[in-house]
Amino acid sequence: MNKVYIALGTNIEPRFNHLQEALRRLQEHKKISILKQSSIYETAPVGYTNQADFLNMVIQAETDCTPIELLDYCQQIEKELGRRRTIRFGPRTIDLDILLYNQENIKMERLTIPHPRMHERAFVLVPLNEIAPNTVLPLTMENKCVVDAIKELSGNDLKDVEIWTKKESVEE
Ligand code: GSY
Repeated sequence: MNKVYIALGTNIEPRFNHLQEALRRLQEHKKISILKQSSIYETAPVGYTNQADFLNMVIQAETDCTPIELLDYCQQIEKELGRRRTIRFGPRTIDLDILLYNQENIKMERLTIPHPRMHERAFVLVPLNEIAPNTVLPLTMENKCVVDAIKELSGNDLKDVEIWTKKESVEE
């Protein structure tokens, strides 16, 4: 069995439902079991900032899928939930990024693991730290553990990542 971490993000309503549906689809795959999931965080957009706030979370899962099978399945979920790749870094119904696959460093045309920007993204490291603080980010990330990588983020980055709780008015 392989241990993987996947980051989920959405900034098109109904955001909570998109997360729930993506989790349900991951869980229904015969070769994927979700072991842990972080809280849901509301986060200010990074990169292309003229867009709505995101809901982000990270899961730990066990899988018999190869990295490419897992990528294909994540992309299938993105497509089925209506993601259109229009503006690069722009709004999205759901984004599933494979962060880590065991301790492997993988570089293929379609896939780089560890995710190349994960160490600089508070919206990834904060939820990851909640479920796996001592996980080591492999070679390409200088073998730092998550809790140490977080210390290198600025207070400004961290203040834009807050635990989100579902309000009764959010439709399901
Ligand atoms: O690949 C992640 C998509 N994304 C996000 C995101 O998920 N959360 C926040 N806060 N900003 C983002 N910018 C991009 S691109």
